[in-house]
Amino acid sequence: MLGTNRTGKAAPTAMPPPLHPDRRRFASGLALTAAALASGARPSWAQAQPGLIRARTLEPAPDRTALSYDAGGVPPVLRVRRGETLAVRLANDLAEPTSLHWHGVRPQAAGADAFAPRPVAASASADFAITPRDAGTFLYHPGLTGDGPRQMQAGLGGILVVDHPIPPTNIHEIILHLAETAPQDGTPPRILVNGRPHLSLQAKAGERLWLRLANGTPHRIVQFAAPDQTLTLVALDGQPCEPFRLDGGRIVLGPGQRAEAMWDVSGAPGSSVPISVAQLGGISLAGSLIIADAPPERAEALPPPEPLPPNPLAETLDFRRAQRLDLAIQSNSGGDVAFGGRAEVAPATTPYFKARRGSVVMVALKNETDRFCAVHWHGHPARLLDNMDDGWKPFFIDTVVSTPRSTNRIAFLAETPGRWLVTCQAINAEPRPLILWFEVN
Ligand SMILES: [Cu+2]
Repeated sequence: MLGTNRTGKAAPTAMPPPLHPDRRRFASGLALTAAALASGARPSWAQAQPGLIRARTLEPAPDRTALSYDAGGVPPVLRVRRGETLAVRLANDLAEPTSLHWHGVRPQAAGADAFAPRPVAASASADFAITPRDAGTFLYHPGLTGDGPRQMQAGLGGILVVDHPIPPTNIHEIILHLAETAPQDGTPPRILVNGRPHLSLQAKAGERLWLRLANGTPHRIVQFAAPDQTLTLVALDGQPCEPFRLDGGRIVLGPGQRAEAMWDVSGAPGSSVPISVAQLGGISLAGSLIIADAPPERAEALPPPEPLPPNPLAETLDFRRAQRLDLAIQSNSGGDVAFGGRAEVAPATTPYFKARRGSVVMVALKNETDRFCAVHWHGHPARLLDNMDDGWKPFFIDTVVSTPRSTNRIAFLAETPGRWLVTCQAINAEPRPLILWFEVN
């Protein structure tokens, strides 16, 4: 994420009070058809009826994207509790193959699907299952190889919410999947929020909203802003962080990044608060939050949000015996980007590096080009290191938005055996990430 300037090593310590999971309500207008998975008693995967998502081509219409996981164009929110198994049947109604990738999810083990997504032929369907280790906000979308990025650019994707085993209640959630149209007919592209080219939210004055925001584009940097509002970041890329207030109510996300913020609504009952969603160097969308013409939710402002309960992740990293390596993004004479010395889109046949399980890996990511690039790490949430010392930002990330001619250093614990993809996508370029991989064993 860009736009943060806090540093620190503090681990979240305070836990929110236990709450009862029976009175949660959701932002109206969000389709939850596939969330049947996550309601009531949760049977094991063997007994569960998989939820259904259906990849479709939508009828051309001015307010619709081209591809969607739902006939109405509003992608279903999938939902499961941490440690439980989500089962999904993907029905492919497209005229071409597609695949399914759980973006940002730290699985129990590296699956073959994560490395080479299983193709689902046109008119076929296939069952998928995942057991996430972390509570947080994630994405599901086609895989990152082949036609996947182009299908994502056309709007195919949705949000996966993984709840803490004891989810909070009585808090109004706003779940926003940001994508864009990719018209083939010469009409200009538009930003889509939950499949729609407009954004209108409703809340009461004094209410605290739980905003879950995901950048579902494969190749854009997107800024969400509610300038007059108090937003406190509580999670980034699917991992809770030390809460901090966001300047100008602003969240900037690279491709595939997710953020969670507590939004303390302020404003006069009956008024409208401006919201905007804008692409870096691209299109924007003006939206609003309508404040109900009703008495405020509470007389006094709430105290600042507490940290969310942490996921099972190492809070500290021992750098003394870390494996250190460089990873360069370069341009060749033709203007193409090379990543780790390779300019081909197909994944390499050999790993870029191997790491022993349990070791700490430090990567100096050197962007030697004039372009913004997003580098995404699979399966291993990382710390973004400070440039002056080995301190780190008070959050985990799985994506580095690398600015032109800069070096970012990250560190992570090589914890989960398997082969893991690292992708590099030039911002505002054709969505075709360059792909390396590393092996943990
Ligand atoms: Cu991914």
